[in-house]
Amino acid sequence: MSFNEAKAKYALLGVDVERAMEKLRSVPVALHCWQGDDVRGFDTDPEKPLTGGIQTTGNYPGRARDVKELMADIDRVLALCPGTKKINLHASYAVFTPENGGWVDRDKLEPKHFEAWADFCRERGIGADFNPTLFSHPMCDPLTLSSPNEKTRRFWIDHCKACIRISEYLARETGIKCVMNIWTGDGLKDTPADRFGPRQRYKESLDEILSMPYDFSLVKPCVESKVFGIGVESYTVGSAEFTLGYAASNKDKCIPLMDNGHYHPTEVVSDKIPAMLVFFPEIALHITRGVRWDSDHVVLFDDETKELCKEIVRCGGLEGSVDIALDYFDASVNRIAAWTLGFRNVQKALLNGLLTPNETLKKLQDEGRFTELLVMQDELKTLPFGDVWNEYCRLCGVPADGEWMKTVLEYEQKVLVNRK
Ligand code: RNT
Ligand code: ZN
Repeated sequence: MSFNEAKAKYALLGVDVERAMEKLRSVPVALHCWQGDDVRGFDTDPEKPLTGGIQTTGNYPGRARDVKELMADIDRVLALCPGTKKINLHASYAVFTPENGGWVDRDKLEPKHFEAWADFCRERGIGADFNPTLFSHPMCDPLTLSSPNEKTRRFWIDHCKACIRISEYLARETGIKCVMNIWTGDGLKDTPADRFGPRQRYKESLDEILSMPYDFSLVKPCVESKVFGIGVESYTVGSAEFTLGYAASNKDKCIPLMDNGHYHPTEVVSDKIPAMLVFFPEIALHITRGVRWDSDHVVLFDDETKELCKEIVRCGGLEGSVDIALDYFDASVNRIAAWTLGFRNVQKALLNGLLTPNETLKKLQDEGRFTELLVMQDELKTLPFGDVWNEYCRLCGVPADGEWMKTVLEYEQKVLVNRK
């Protein structure tokens, strides 16, 4: 009843609600595996500190301690989230078993170490994205791909090459392209004496990694920039200009990735998307929420998330030119809830973008009717969006708002509290 009324209200504005929901259901959004275990992974000592400028804070009970727990937790999240999903993996989540020969270091990783994940994705009919893990490892000196130390650089170049092979394997196994994001925390705490050298070396490393053969329609290597990180406050090698420049001069080999926690606080990725799409046929996103700094808080249904998703919709990004992934990690609240809330909010914001009468608004802008544009954009905010959202959840077979948290609390009581 309330859905039909909502639908009629949107129809008056020329918005086809059914078509919007259908479109959204087909768009893949990558769920990051690392929210489940505070970015620790399985390949190094779980008590080691995170390095590379990233940090989780909090010790809420229930962190996944092995692949079985992590997969079980991801399944809980998938069951609560509408839409098409992918799983975003990091190399540090390799699964070592006696059958596949046990532990190897990151430069020796092979597709077989991700067979369990490939099976996981195939069984659920979803794709996988991938990331080399260039942090929290003894071979960070502390630099990786930009290190002046040849041995260090070799190790990490070999790691990234291994990751391309794994990404191609995942793409072939799932039948869905794999976005492989290269991010390093390389940088300096204090004023550098040489800003140029590390960037030259980073470029040379990337050139060597991307010179290996791979099918660019299956593997989409990305380069992610960052303005600063904890412990690398004064200088990051992979700055915005560096990664953008690299991606622009290697369009046949890689694409740029923007993480909305990685810019100066008044810069917004919503505005960057249409700028980038003028020049790049494909871009990738990490959606997060920075609070004052790149704090990786849980994504909310807030103004910037809405604006960012509106731009994805308006720029045709849902037709495959924008690869959408989540990237945040909060250890201070129930991790299943954090994952679910953020994923649902990205879906919500995309639905909100699809339910915006973008053609009408564009016409007002182009005709210079700015007063009407201002009024209409603001009044759209009180349309009965929630009724459409709950109908979308129903269509996707997942709980509506207000209904999913109780299942998370049940799982917490039954499973998570027992993880000590
Ligand atoms: C860090 C980057 C990077 C990581 C993940 C774990 O600031 O955003 O993308 O968060 O690779
Ligand atoms: Zn990121």
